[in-house]
Amino acid sequence: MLYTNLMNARKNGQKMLAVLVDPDKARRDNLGQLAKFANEGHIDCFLWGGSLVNTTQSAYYLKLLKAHLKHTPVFLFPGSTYQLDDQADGLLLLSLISGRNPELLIGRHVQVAARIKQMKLETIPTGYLLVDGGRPTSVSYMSNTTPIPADKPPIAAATALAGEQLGLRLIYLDAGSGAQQPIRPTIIRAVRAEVDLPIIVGGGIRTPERAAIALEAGADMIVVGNGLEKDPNWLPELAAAVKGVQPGATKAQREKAKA
Ligand code: 1GP
Repeated sequence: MLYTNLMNARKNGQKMLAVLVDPDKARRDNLGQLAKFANEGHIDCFLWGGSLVNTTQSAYYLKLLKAHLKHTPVFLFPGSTYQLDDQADGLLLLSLISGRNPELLIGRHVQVAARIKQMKLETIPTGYLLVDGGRPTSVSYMSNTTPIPADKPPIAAATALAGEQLGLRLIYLDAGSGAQQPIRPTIIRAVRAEVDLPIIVGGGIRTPERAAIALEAGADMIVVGNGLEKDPNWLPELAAAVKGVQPGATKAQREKAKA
């Protein structure tokens, strides 16, 4: 129950780490290593998907990952309706509320609504906000939407608030995979101040320091993809930084938690 875990973590001031796996880049050894870290308690959740997935092997690799995992859930983070798979534990049902592309606000949802119902996945209605991360990303291009400017926290906050008022249950602030700059703390703080929903932040987080900055600004869970694809070995360090962030924790306290 990812949503319950997120709410409990939020209530207790704990922070969570999600790892995004792009099925096009999945490899047997890489998944085995990530699963080992997850089984050791370093990963709270996997996200599975991408803006453009070309492989026909996604289901095979998802099955492989699931076979290795003892308790960590895998949630679909679909870039298209082709990426639904009932081997997953759940689905982030994304509504791209920072954009004005009706297909990604309601069109595709209608196409797959009946299939999702049959799949019986834990489905979390998610307000997905793209924020400019310094350069065009696959997701901004593929979604044909304009990200929220990085220096406009009030727009991000009002968008997230509208999502909350519409009944969405989770906010995902994304600078896009491989973003030059992660989401600025000013944006995260503004959204945190406006909504009570759990907040996920991702895109361009490639160091434990960047993770800690996003979490201290108010993210409840961070997502790391690209930064672990080539080398997952820094994951324990990343996980320690995530667990070391408590509301108001000083840098010294974080260092102590890491040691
Ligand atoms: C992208 O938030 C995710 O949707 C992760 O981004 O690959 O840059 O870590 P990265």
